[in-house]
Amino acid sequence: MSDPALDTLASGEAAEPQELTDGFHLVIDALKLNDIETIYNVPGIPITDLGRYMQAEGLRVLSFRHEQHAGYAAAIAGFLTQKPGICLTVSAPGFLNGLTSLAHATTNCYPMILISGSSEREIVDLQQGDYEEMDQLAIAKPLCKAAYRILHAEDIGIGIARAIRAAVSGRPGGVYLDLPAKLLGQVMDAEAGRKSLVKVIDAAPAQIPAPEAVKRALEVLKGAKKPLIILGKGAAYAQVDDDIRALVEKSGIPYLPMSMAKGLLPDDHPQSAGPARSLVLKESDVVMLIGARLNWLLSHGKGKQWGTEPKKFVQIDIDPREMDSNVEIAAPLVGDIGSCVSALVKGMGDNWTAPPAEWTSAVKEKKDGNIAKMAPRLRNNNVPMDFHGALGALKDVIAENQDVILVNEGANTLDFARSIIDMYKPRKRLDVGTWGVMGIGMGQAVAAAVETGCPVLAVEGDSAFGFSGMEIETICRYNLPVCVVVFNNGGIYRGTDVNPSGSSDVATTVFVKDSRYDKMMEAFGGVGYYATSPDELSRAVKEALASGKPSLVNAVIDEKAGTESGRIGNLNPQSVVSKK
Ligand code: ADP
Ligand code: TPW
Ligand code: MG
Repeated sequence: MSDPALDTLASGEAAEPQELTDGFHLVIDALKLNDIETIYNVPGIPITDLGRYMQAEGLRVLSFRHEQHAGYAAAIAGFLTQKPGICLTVSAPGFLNGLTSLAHATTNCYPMILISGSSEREIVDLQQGDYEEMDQLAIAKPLCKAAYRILHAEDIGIGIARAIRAAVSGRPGGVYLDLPAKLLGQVMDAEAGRKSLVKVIDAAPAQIPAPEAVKRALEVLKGAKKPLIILGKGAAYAQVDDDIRALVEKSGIPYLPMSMAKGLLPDDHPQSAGPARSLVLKESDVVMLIGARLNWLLSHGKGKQWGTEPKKFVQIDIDPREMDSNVEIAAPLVGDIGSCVSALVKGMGDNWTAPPAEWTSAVKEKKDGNIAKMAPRLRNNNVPMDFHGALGALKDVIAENQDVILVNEGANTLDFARSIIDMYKPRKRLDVGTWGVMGIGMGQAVAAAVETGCPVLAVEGDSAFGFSGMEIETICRYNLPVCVVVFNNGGIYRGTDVNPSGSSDVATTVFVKDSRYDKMMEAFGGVGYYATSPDELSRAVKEALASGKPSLVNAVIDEKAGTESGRIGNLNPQSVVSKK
């Protein structure tokens, strides 16, 4: 057999230099081919050069101080864009630091890919003690939707295509992609490499609901005397805002937004039942869930919160297994929210009857009463501030700056902000999600600013802020328009607990008194503010948002103002031995 290259040499002609590529560049080309633009990472062996080459090839690579926050950034980027957010980490410890956010993405149905470098397979599998040795693939598997490892450069195209499709199709979630160090250095012919890449076509295909399922859902809705729609963050994720608005308005049904679905329709919409939440959960007879699960956040669809009125549920979800997860679903509507909602609107026709006025006016009466009751509390100018005074000020700031993205975590700081601050546009409220996890703050703030270009206001409990506080350096480094407000009540829930033993250690929930978080921001070149009254807080936040500069407002909150676990204290187990 003749070798053409040797033949050429033998004939005396100069050989065409073969164009080569390698694993590093194939990974980059595969991501770019699939419209991935931003990578959230922490560098180190074996992916330092991958980050450098990515930057050189035009990807935006944002480095964090800890992988968990790069991961939370990637996860929320997925929620905001419907493209998988990419988090890139080193092996074992970096991978493990990123894993919390991968599990969080999976739990919250956000599309994300955690790409981690890993050590030599041969050494890891024989457990011979490689640098950062760990069987990462096995560890990731139970915490994500899918986990893949690529061993050969020619499989990079397929591997990345599989990861993208797994992350965004059906119910979105986290995907782990394991890239052994050796893979990145593998060399192959550049043309063969180009041909091996895969552009994912229709990554999240529409899933059309069955016509009989649509009919069944409409029948159940028609029979309702006291119907309610609950919008969840799946509805926000779906980006079919006009269809959802059309359904709500055409049906005339009161709706309740879950936390991250706030703003899908503006919170001041006449059909919003947010301020009458207790009443509508108790009294409704038919409840239609759109992209919301009947998990703990909705008391599993049963019990005291849901009252004694028998309920029928209609549920729209892309995952068929979500149906009957907690209670019987009378009309399951399986499909993507866009297709399901538009099929319902079409099926309602032109003669849809609005719910009985008795119901809608009862909801309105309750709502107006609750709003009126709350109003004076939100206008108090107490020093030190309580949660209502401080959040009343921020409520007005958001009303005047409706494009601002609100990031929110803490206990009291979260629960009060969720109900007090109205949102006016879709996907403007980002928070702790399904787990109620502390630590999402600065990662989400970075990604929200980067992915949308909008200003970000992060309203943070002082404990919550501490989980990701070092990332304010990241915010300053990339000069992002993020204003962080730390609700400084000197502790977790409150700052007043006392160590029951009488020792000089403070109580478990208490921090250093009068901490100056504003000075942390100044340390990195951002702007620090110190606010002791709602008026000062309002002025500081308005100035910070107008300036677009990284800034942090230390908002001094009365250390006695909060309650244990915010509004979910009932979930704490009780001891039979009384507290001292
Ligand atoms: P919330 O916490 O706001 O109540 P959940 O996270 O519990 O919301 O529920 C979101 C639901 O939305 C999940 O069950 C998920 O399967 C579903 N979902 C996400 N995207 C879509 C989509 N495009 N179409 C249909 N369902 C979706
Ligand atoms: C990863 C448990 C829930 S809320 C909270 C903790 C530690 C902090 C509350 O204090 P904060 O808010 O932020 O000062 P405030 O306004 O009430 O004073 N670890 C993780 N997630 C959770 N949820 C916890 C611990 C927790
Ligand atoms: Mg606190």
